[in-house]
Amino acid sequence: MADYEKIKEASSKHPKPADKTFQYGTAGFRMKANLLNSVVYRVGLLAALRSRKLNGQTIGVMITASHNPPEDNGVKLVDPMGEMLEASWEPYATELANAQSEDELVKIYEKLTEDVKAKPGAPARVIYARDTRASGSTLVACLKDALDATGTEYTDYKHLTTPQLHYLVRCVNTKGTQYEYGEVSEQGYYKKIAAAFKQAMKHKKTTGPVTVDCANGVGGPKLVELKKHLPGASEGGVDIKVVNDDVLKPEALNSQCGADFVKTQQRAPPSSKISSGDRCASLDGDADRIVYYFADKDNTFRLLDGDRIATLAASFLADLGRASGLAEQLKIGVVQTAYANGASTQYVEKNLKLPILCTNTGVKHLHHAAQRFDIGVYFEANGHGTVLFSPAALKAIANYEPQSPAQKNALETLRAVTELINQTVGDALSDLLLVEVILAHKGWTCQEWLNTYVDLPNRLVRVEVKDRNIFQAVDAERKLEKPEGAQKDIETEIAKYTKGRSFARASGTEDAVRVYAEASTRGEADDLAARVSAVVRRYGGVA
Ligand code: NG1
Ligand code: ZN
Repeated sequence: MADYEKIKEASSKHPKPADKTFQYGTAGFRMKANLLNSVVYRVGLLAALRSRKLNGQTIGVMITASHNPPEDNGVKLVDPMGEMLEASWEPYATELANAQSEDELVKIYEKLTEDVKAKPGAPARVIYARDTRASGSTLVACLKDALDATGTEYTDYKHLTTPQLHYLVRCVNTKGTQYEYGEVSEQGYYKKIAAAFKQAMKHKKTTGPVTVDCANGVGGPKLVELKKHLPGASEGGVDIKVVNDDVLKPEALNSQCGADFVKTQQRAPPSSKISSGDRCASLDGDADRIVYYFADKDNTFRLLDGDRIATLAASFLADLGRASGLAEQLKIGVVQTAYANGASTQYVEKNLKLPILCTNTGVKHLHHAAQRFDIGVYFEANGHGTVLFSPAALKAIANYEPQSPAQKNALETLRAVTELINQTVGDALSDLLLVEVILAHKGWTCQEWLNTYVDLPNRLVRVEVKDRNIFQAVDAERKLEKPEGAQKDIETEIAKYTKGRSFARASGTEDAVRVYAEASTRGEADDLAARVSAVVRRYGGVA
């Protein structure tokens, strides 16, 4: 039961920095770690309230700043099925975080408790974990203070990847039900995906090793642990070479390595000596993103990003659907954002003949849209994504009686893949194994994967303006509704280019407007991006 005096007292140990305003955004709260004590304390209060509201279902709290620099940290909440916090609760987090005094904080908390109709006597349960940042332990202490003050039962899972915590939350809440998701432990996570991987790789072989850059983050030690459960290359598995897994040097985190570096710099981490043909992948700091890459025969760097993983997964699942005789029951769809390369969109529609939905940026939007399909494949171009199977699809896959040995084979692989893929959130470790399974089944090298379509040259530019909030986007952020006239001017520029496509939107995570442009040649894409950026500056004023 919440004791408001206790909450007030504990809160006074974690005062809010007076001049700061916080906002729970797409990635929860994220900023310099030394500003986060009060925020994490208050997120702890909210986690307790959310659990009480849901009659003691377990809520997750993850302390991480993903691909941000080592001095940053962040915190986000995980809902009972392992999904991101319900959007309608985000403003509550923001409101609590911005309360100026202890009195105001408690007043807001009391009012929220009434508004959401949480039973004050209901149990509250929370599990939490953190990435490898040095600031993590201080922030965990703030969180614990909130959980103690609110009489919450909790378990500290220490260091985990973000998707591992999402997995555990779902496991706890489904335990003993017909929807049981897995054993409630870190080992349970490895066992589940390793068993699924083994099954999916039956009679298949990968060609050559895959080198995985772990951004010197929590994904490193976790991948090393996962490897212990996987068959090696000689036993029909895959040879995984782990690099950049130094978590003892805090300053090395996400520095010159990791998925974000590779995607934004369009090059391999300088520390990786990659030779022509080597298959490589990079995770981000909390292992919920992955991108692949390789050097082609001319030693040119080639990126296989989230769009590529989505198209690869969609094509594989469509093949399995057909081969197992379940194509009719399994309607596959792909969900992208406006940042997906136009060539990938065209490939899905024209070649794979699958439907596409485009949503706003931010994985929660993609996740929800993906639930509209029997099998919903969603990835952001930056490498965050997964595949969701609807309850009806899972039932069909579980119950179908194969009519031939070929159908039986495909069905077994399909079943394994449903277990391999993390259903809660994009998971770099699970996605890594999924890509390896698919490449083994197709017998493809990275070059063959790349050959499926040719990306349109593109450019992403960050434009700083006086107030990014005047830029209001509509139509899945592909058009600007405000400021008036801006969209028309952008379209005038687009019309000058072959296969030109461009849009501008206010970033949700940085104080800037992002401009994306693609066109038929590198020069044209750069040009178009520059011209649209000029439009944005003209309307937004130089910062
Ligand atoms: P913003 O800053 O809203 O563009 C960025 C990424 C998103 C997503 C979020 C959350 C791009 C263009 N945008 O959002 O894809 O990952 O951060 O981390 O990469
Ligand atoms: Zn991340």
